[in-house]
Amino acid sequence: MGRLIIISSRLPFSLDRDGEKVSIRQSSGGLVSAIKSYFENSTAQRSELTGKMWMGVADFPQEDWELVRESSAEKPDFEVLPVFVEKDLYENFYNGFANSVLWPLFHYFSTLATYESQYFDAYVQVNQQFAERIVPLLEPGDQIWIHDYQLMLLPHLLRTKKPDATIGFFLHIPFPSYEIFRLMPTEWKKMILHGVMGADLIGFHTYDYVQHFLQSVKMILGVDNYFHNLQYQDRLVRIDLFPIGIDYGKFHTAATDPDVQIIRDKARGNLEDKKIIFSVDRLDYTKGLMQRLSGFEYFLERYPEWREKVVFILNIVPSRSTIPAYSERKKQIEEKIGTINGRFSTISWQPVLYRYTHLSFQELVALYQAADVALITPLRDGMNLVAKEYVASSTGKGVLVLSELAGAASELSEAILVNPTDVFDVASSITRALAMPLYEQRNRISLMQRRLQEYDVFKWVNDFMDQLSQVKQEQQRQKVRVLDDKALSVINRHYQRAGNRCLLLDYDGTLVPFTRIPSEAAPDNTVRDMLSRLSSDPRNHVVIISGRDMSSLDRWLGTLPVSLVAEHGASVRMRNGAWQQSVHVSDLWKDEIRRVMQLFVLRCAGSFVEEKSNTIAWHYRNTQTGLGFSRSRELLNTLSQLIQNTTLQVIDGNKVVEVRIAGFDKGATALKLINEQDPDFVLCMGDDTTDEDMFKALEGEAYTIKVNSGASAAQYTIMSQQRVVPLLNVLMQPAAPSGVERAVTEAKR
Ligand code: GDG
Repeated sequence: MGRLIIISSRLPFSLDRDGEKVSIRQSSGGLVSAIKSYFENSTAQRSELTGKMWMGVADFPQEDWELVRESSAEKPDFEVLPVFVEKDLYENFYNGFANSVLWPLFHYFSTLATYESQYFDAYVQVNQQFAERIVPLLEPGDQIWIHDYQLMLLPHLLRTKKPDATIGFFLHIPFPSYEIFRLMPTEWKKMILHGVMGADLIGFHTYDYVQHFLQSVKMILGVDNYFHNLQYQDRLVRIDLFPIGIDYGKFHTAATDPDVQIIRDKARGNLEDKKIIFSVDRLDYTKGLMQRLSGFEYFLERYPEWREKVVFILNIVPSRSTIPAYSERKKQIEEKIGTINGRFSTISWQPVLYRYTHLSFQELVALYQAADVALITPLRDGMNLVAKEYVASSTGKGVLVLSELAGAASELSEAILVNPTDVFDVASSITRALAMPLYEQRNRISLMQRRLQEYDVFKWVNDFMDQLSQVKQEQQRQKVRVLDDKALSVINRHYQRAGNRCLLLDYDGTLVPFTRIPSEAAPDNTVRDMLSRLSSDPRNHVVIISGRDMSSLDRWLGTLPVSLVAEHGASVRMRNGAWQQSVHVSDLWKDEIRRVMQLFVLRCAGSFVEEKSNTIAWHYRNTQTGLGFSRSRELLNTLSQLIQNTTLQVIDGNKVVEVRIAGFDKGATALKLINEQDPDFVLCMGDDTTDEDMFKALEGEAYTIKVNSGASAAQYTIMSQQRVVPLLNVLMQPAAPSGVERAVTEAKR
């Protein structure tokens, strides 16, 4: 195992310069707090790590960095790799593409996104600069963990230079639904998804974000998932959820810190018997500050009995003030605060205590503890660590009112969840919180605390790193070997020795090439000849296992002494026997599916519907390339929704989208045949998604060969369909003697 290399757009610290003296100042923020805690806690770190490095853009001049390096000032105990980006370029990258395109769009503020091409160009360039800087320094065994929306192109850029690198990516903000993501210019969104898919493991905070991402990958890149796994460009990529945790211990124990207690008691003392509502956020439109204030205003209006009995401490932290969408908000918020205070204040009471500043850690925790209610109501938030920190800091009392649109809501279900745009909901939730009995507060807080303690930031990092290693191991297992002469002669020798063989052969794409019209795919003489020789050997049981309907198979191969499996196992004809249909179910389901597929035939010239007894398929192999593909994504999507809660199954095949009754797959059928026959040699060949079922089911029982490149569960691969018949012919030839056999023969002479 090697080093852990964290890459984020920013470094976790800034430099303050005073004349010739430069000192390090830690930055705050979700990601920084999380990883820094991990780096500082040596017991939580994985023992196999040989080093730690953090790479990010430096927001200080290079000469300041040189000064720090030479000085005796306290430095971080991890290697730091600053990237120095030219000012204008950084501006277009950070304030431009990252924060004026991706940030608003991913938080569902699509109208605030400004699609300027110079922003995207800068985004590409800065991602490239990161790649150029780190690639020469990479060593085998390094684990690279890239963070967040500013660096979505980087995984792919690294992958092209270092195909075997271990790369994780984590998105800290929401991944929006496909309908939002698709609003981005076509080339950009493709590059972004393609960029992220360069990673081995891609993490999100919630199940919804995972689903949204998978959906976009399916619709835009045309790659379907199998649970949380995807095969992308011959590589396994895993997409999973890892809800970020906090350094629970640090917040929880801060309660006993005398400095914290002094600040807390002072805050409480100043406000006498008033209840304290508290919130702290960066100044950002996603945080819902205006709506929160409206909710609070409505609360004072609707519940006058609470006037003079509550104070709302609203702390706003300066952020991204050079972007117009941010600076305008500040003015609006301050006006709103003025209106509320003007409207409700009395000589001795002011409802909103507003501060526009960054708090020290002690102040922050003291306010968390002093607050009777934390009012955290973002309009969208990837997770929201403030909510978690508030809960962790509590000594038993306190109520969390949390937006249902924050990622944290899926874990903190004992909070009072609100719709942040609904002022009635916000106002009534505040009264509910203020009136909540102490035992109920304790109950709710302790349930949430237990959860936060169990999955803290250390667990989060280790969980991600464990999964990353697992994906790498899985990729290793998956690597399909090209069937070379040596492997072929091993199979050949086994074949020749065996007395009871089973050969399972897929039809389309394996025995015969694809044709424009499925009904034209009759076997030619070479195929027939080979099959006839293969099946005439009494030791051989040849099975043609296909998704085709029985009549086609019967017409083309019915006279040969082979077994035929139609529609993935729905109908079977054992050699020299009669067709047996496994099920007789009503065909009514086909009407619905047919209607949808026919609509797609109209929308996509050249496509057509093929009906079989138990399946119905929409083929798009004869359509205009891009169009057919993109329609197939839409059809897949529509059908997947349509068949929910039915016993049907949609399959994304090779230029075909097929719906069939679940329960018939080539894997189960092949296994059944093998169990009945109990052969001492099994060979299985196929090219399609449906053949993967066979490869998986027969693992360890058969020689499995995939036709054409692409990741597969098969043991071997051959690069073209044209090699299938020659290969089967070679198999039938007497085996070339092995080295030992040759030696024995020589000795006998
Ligand atoms: C992104 C996602 C996701 C805030 N004000 C002060 C202060 N903070 C600290 C908090 C907390 C962090 O900053 C803010 O974390 P959030 O989660 O609320 O938001 P983002 O920084 O925007 O983070 C977010 C996060 O990534 C992690 O994945 O949760 O959804 O947007 O730790 O304590 N700290 C101090 N003074 C302040 O005034 N000391």
